[in-house]
Amino acid sequence: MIELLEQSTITDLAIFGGKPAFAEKLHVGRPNVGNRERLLERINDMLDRKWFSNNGPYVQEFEQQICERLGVKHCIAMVNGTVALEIAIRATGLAGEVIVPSFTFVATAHALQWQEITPVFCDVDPQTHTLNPWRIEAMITPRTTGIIGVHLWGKPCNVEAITEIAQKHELKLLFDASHAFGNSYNGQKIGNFGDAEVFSFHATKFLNAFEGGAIVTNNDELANKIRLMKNFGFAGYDNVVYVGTNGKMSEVSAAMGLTGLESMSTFIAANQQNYKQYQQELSGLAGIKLFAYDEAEHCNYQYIVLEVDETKSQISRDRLLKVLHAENILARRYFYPGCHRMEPYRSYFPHAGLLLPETEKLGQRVLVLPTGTSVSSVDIHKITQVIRYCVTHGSEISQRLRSQ
Ligand code: T4K
Repeated sequence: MIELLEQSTITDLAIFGGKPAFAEKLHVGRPNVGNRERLLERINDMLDRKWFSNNGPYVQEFEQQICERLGVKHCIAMVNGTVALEIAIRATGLAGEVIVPSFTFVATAHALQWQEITPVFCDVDPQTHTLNPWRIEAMITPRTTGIIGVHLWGKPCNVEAITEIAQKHELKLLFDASHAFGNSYNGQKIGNFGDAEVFSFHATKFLNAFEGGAIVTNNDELANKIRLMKNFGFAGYDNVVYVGTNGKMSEVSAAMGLTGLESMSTFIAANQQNYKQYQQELSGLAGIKLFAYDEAEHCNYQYIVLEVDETKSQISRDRLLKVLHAENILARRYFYPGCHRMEPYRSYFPHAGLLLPETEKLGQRVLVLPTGTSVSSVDIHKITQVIRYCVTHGSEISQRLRSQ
């Protein structure tokens, strides 16, 4: 159908019986792999060394490199981003209620709820998709102990305004920076804000450690506490000083993380090039808006985020998604439907959506497309052609899907 696009009829679309644009499924979140030989060399060394976990040399090197790259005092590598969030929450003493966006991966809210802390969902800014600072103060109650901002898609929160509110109300401030490794806010690297910031190095992140995460902070005391908590509270042999958990990153993960760091600029260049191509090829398409990053800042461009406005595109996000999936383009509806519509939050706060109009709107509109080093410019061209076709034939496709 792709080659025939100009002359195509909608029955050439795979959803109506045509041949899919891609013979194999094209996923969002394909992992970037750096220099394979270098990785295998590191793994071989690790096997010879017989040191696989518990603050091994690769973990120490990974932490040190992150500190240097971000200009931050402490990095504590973790088994994954979720446990890193849980530990950061516990170490900063959050309790009662904490203000968070609902428009985020559910791990942000779960990391609180897991510790019986109530996530209080605050609406986001429709432009940045991050916490709307002007909505935060209305959510503060006597039980509020902190705020967790999420640098969604790597776009930094309005750090200045949120920090001011946190200081004014004497609240702790954390940032879930799972998407924002390497990015900057007003020229300063993410990792230097709030009491601490948390990264994810999950396989789907542009820099991955298979599974992994980290907490970074400039607070010595907090860093010390976090180091103890991620290792069962051990402060040396036979001496436990806190209740702790097992949050340690393994050596094999750190080997992958270190190898990825060496290729980080290549990963970012590929993401940026992909972003530019999507931007160019989707420009002027009614009802299709590509999420904008700030070119003046460091940015990893790891998410290609579209907002589909059905009133202009004549096709809803969900119908477009169906068509794309049939073409083997496995776009995703991140972060649908919003944490407040997931359990247990949906049962706890059935009317939360009334206070979250922008979150609700984004939940209906956002579509994330494939990018990363495994997506070629030919792939992107095909994807944008399918989207262009769907939008220009939106009413016809919608009508036919409705009657199916
Ligand atoms: N906070 C935020 C804001 C986050 O986005 C996340 C994680 C966290 C906290 C927690 O960090 P971690 O504890 O995960 O370190 C995926 C990831 O599992 C999750 O890490 C990520 N956010 C989230 C945005 O995406 P799912 O439920 O979409 O995963 P799944 O299995 O559907 O995979 C996503 C896509 O990636 C698929 O198209 C397949 C592809 N994929 C996945 C893996 C694991 C691959 O191609 N290869 C792979 O190895 O959550």
